[in-house]
Amino acid sequence: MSGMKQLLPLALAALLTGPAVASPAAPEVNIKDDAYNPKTLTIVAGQTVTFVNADDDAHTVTAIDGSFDSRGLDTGDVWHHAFTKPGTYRYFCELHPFMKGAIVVKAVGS
Ligand SMILES: [Cu+2]
Repeated sequence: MSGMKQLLPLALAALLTGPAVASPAAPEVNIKDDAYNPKTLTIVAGQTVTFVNADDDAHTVTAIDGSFDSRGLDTGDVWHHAFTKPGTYRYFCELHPFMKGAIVVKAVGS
């Protein structure tokens, strides 16, 4: 292994580009065609996710662990939920249990 000479450019690149941005300023999940888009959304703790039902059918955003539940969202309905603790929050649609999504919440600064 030739070691440091190869690692140095990578370390410099990491310094120049800084930490990866986990998500846009206003994280959003769009519901369309019986699916959550994106299916997995990564945010930072403290951010609020906006769920928009852009489908022609009613859906819910229901945590598998029961920690949140949008209840029924009709076409055009918008629902917000703030995620304060890091973790992976899996959810599904109570009306169409095959619909699944996840919010990955990173610690601030991680
Ligand atoms: Cu649904």
